[in-house]
Amino acid sequence: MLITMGSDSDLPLMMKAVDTLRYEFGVTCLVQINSVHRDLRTVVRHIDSLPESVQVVIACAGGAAHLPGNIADLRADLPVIGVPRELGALKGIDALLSMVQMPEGAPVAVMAIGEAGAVNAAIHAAKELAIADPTIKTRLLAYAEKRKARVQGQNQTLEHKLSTFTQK
Ligand code: C2R
Repeated sequence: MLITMGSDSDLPLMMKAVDTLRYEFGVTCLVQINSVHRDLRTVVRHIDSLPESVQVVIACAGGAAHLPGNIADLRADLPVIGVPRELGALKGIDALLSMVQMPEGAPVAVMAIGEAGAVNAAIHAAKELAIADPTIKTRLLAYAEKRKARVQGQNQTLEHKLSTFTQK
């Protein structure tokens, strides 16, 4: 798994993806900064020479977010998941549209803007790996059970919460 981003200022957001992969699914990641706007030649070098173990790429960027699309073009053999960062005057809408409006032939699977997108990118990547890895599949099912338990817990405390509302 490669997790890459346009700047180290994206790192706090992308740590949500790194931690979800590491702690929920037991997947370790190569983490790299790559910017097509600032250093295109290094991006080409990095992406052309990824280790064989990298099967999925998650790429985050803010603003005019061309990084994921460029990687999708450079690596026809790897799925690329894009995470738009909320940033600046357009608050991530610019990054979202730059990623999602790819021309036919170089797809980027684009997640939501921000933290939900970073976590969902990790889950989506784990699902891709789970096609060939039964251990990750088991961990995905356990993760889903935890989410269900949360709703069940909320229903159990709902009666009490409702009674505090009606007392007011
Ligand atoms: P700085 O905080 O370094 O000024 O970066 C980065 O992903 C970051 O969100 C501001 C924002 O610029 C983004 N950036 C891109 C690209 N390179 C950097 N969108 C790219 O190549 O697409």
